[in-house]
Amino acid sequence: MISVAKIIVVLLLVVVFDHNPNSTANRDFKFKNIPSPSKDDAATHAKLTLIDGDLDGGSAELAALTDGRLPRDEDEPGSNVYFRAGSSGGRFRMDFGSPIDIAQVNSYSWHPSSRGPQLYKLYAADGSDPKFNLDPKRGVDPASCGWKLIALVSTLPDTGEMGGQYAASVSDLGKHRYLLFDVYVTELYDNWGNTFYSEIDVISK
Ligand SMILES: [Ca+2]
Ligand SMILES: [Ca+2]
Repeated sequence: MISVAKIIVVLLLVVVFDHNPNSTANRDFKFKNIPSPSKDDAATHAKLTLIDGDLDGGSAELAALTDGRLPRDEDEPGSNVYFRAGSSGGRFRMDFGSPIDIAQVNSYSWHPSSRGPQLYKLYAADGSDPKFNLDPKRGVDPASCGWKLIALVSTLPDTGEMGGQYAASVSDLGKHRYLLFDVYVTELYDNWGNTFYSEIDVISK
């Protein structure tokens, strides 16, 4: 007789977010519950790759997400990474080269209106799954090809102004080599709903 032991893994992932309204947001990126962006974290030397979607012509290169530099003003396209106007977003991957124990993923954004809030699904992988697909395009569920859904990050306000500076923090992800950011537009009323991402930090244990 072979007995099968079922192991139930309970994940207690906490997503916190913080908002500095337009009236108080400034270049310091200081938040109540989340540390300010870092110049030296596990993402600093990670390899970033666009998987699907196009960056806007006015956007910075993907590398601006991890360069430790921040916009000085609330509407500074060239210091932020954002998907093409009128598109529904896209996907990019972060590769650390080998698995690391991830304590936090902290994402930061800033814009005076609907390009301020963040909306993305975060997936992680160690690459060991035989079905692993390094580049799942939109239409392919990453969870079906070796990726694990970690969190849905939404800092969209229920009411009130959408603009301002946002920070979101996902904690205790476990050991992973890759992260996949599946990034969505925040609204469809006009073409200007793709978030201005200023920085993404990955804090390892
Ligand atoms: Ca950083
Ligand atoms: Ca940056």
